[in-house]
Amino acid sequence: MVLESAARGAAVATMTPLRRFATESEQGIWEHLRTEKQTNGVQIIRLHRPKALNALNTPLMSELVSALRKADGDSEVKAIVLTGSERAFAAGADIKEMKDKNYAEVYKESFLTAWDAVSTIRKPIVAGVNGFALGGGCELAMMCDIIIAGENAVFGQPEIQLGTIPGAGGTQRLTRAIGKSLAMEMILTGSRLDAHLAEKRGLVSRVVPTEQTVEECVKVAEKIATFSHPVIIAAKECVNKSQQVGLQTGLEHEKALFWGTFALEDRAEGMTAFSEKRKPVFKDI
Ligand code: CO8
Repeated sequence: MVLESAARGAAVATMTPLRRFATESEQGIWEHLRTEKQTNGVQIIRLHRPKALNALNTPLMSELVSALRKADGDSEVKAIVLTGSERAFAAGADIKEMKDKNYAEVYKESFLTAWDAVSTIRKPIVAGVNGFALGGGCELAMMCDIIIAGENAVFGQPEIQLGTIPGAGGTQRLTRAIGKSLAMEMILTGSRLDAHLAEKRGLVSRVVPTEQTVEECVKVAEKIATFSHPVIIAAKECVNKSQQVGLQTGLEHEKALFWGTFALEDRAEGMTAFSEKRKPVFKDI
């Protein structure tokens, strides 16, 4: 079952030229990713395991964490776009990899805990979700900071159908994003959310024609990249705090980082440029 929004709008699909994704695997780095570092401060990372609908097995996740950390440590990158294919963002954790594991194994090896690294990336990650974002795929999208959905996107936590429950934040982040009742319905029945209802319920920022999802994400990331790098990081950190701590602690954290921006040359430049009616020139310091 797909839960659909009654307020579905008719969007016109406009074909845009496909970007060329550099294959770092050509240099022997990635097997399950395609990446492109743009000159505008945007790093694009595309999950690339097409035969398995980008099912998130350990090698793919290990590459993804490495690619994200690499981008996070690259001073020329200010924002990251994470996407999949038009058919699937990711159809979940790799069921075939998991099916024969027992409790002792998953507990001892702290199975899939490496995924948590995605939410420790300090630079903003814009997720471009087309097609299936199921189970761990939905959870991966929710670890990102902004989600833009193609019209064909479907979100779901179908773990109940496999005799398990979400394990990478689904019960927590989905509930915060769309509210308890709908999250509970999805998690207890395995029903999916279409893109328009996902937008209506606040899981995604907006829905765009499927062919334009990556372009739209790049536009957002490009815009972010024009601002001061330390300020971008502080803003992301504060918004994420709102999901982790109580209001008073979050407000105190925000105030401390807000005051902290007054130690930055970029804060002085931003306000001076406004007063002088010119564009600010940020130096990331
Ligand atoms: N794992 C492994 N392989 C997969 C997965 C998956 N999650 N999803 C799809 N595939 C494979 C299929 O097995 C198939 O391979 P093959 O051709 O070798 O048989 C190929 O991808 C294409 O899939 P389908 O033929 O099934 O394509 P359809 O278009 O018919 O169906 C679906 C697409 C509906 C997406 C279907 O593939 C499906 O239901 N997939 C499974 C979705 C699912 O249940 N996801 C949740 C997985 S559990 C999970 O994510 C738990 C996360 C816990 C994280 C904890 C972190 C700490």
